[in-house]
Parts: sequence; C-alpha cells; structure tokens
Amino acid sequence: MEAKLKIIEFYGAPSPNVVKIHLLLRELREVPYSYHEINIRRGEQYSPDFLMINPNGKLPAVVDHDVEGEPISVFESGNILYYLANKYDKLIPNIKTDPKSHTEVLNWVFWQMSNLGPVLGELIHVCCLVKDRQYIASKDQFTIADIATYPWARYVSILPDISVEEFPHLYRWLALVKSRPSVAEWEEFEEEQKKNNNNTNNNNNNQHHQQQQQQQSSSQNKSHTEAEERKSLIHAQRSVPIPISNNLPTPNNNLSPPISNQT
Ligand SMILES: N[C@@H](CCC(=O)N[C@@H](CS)C(=O)NCC(=O)O)C(=O)O
Repeated sequence: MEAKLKIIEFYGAPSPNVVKIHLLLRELREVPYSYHEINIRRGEQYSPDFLMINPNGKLPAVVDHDVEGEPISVFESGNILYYLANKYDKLIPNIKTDPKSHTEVLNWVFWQMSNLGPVLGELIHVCCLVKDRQYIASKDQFTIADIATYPWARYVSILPDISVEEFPHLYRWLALVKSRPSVAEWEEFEEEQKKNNNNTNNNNNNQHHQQQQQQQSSSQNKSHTEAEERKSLIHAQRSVPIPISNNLPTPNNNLSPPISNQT
C-alpha cells in the first residue's frame, strides 16, 4: 500500500454502508482524506493488506493517521461514524456537555445498525444464497425458509441499487416463488382485501361527512357561540378515520423470471 499522509484513509466499495462514510466526510468538510476503492467482486477485501485494516474483510473501513503514535484502524460503519463525529465534535452532541442528546443520537445509530441496515443488506445475501441453488434452503425444494423470506424480499424491486441486471439470481428466485399458485391465490386475496378496505374507508368518509354536515347545521340551529363551533370542528378533524390499507409501496409485480440465468 502507498505511503501514508497524516490523513484519513477511507476504504470502500459501492454500498449503502460505505455511502454513510462518504456523506460523513463530506459533512465534516475540513477533514482531509483519501478514498481507496476495494473491488469486492474480485475478493480484494480478503487480501492480507486489507485484512490488517479490517480482519472481518468488510467495507467500509478507515485508517486514521492523524493521531499520536500508531495509526488507528476503524471498521463497522456505525463505529466509523461515531469515531469521526466524536473526533471532530460534529454531527453528535458532545457527551460531556449534553450526554442526554448524545445518547439519543446513539440510540438511533444503534437502531439503524442492528435493524434497518442488516435487513436490507441481507437481501444481497439472499442473492448469493440462490446463486447455486434454486431455493433458500435447498437445491430443489421449496420450503418454509422461502415462505419466511419472500414477503420481505419482494420489496427489493423498489430499491434502486438492487436491479435485475446486478442481482439476477435474487430476481430469478423471486420470480420462481411468485409463480407458485399459493402466491397467486394470496395476491388475489390481498387485492380483494384492499378493495374491501377502500370501500369501508369510503363509506366511513361518507358517513363522517354526513355527520359533520348534521353537526354544522344543528350547531347553526342552536346558534352555538364561535368558540363552540371551532371546538366541534377540531373534534371532527381528529376523528377522520385513518385508512388501514397497505401503506407499504407496492412491489414490482412484473418480475421477469430469468430462470435460464441460474449459474
Ligand atoms: N455491519 C457492517 C457491514 C459491512 C458490510 O457487510 N459491508 C459489505 C459491503 S456493504 C462488504 O464489505 N461485503 C463484502 C463481503 O462480505 O465479502 C458495517 O456497517 O460496516
């Protein structure tokens, strides 16, 4: 590896966890750093040089040369965020002057690291799993492992970075599961449910509208004071029914099954 300046060496690859550090370093502005792309498809993350920096062989990682003594290696995107934000006293309230707010930021960083991040990251893992076999847990058997994974994995089509071209095996598996009669039957059921919910909501809205009109006319009849009318309107707004239809974006239902692309 090249001669080190007193700067941050940042090792990355195209991936959301690496983007965190790109954003952080840009937010920190005055921090000098140099970026090194590691080609994870060629397995460069397992080179002896890189394993000295991150023994887990994962990106992102940074090496801080701007320290007294030995450079400090930092890995795990959350830890890199924390290390650099603390070092430059930015983007996290100071632990000494405001420990409560400092901890609140960490609450959410840890939440992201242990929940949202791994969940989406695992989709890529699913892609690798089904590269050499038809199904999640078996070469040729559909199992409850596929059933457990499919309802979440199907949302992959709304993520711009996980395209059919980049992850053909994942899309092939999704299409394979989607082609099962049980999935078609459930999709039909879900459509029906959505229609029923929409009808119920429309009816509720109509009823609510009628009630509101009745309230308004009776309040006029009873010549309510201005303050009372305002109160009843606020109450009416609060009781507008919340639609209970599926709030999640609809996944792309036109997944082409490139079954011939399995290897
Ligand atoms: N929890 C780690 C995840 C790191 C990770 O899985 N990085 C991926 C790219 S997003 C990687 O290096 N993959 C290469 C491999 O697993 O061989 C973090 O947040 O830094």
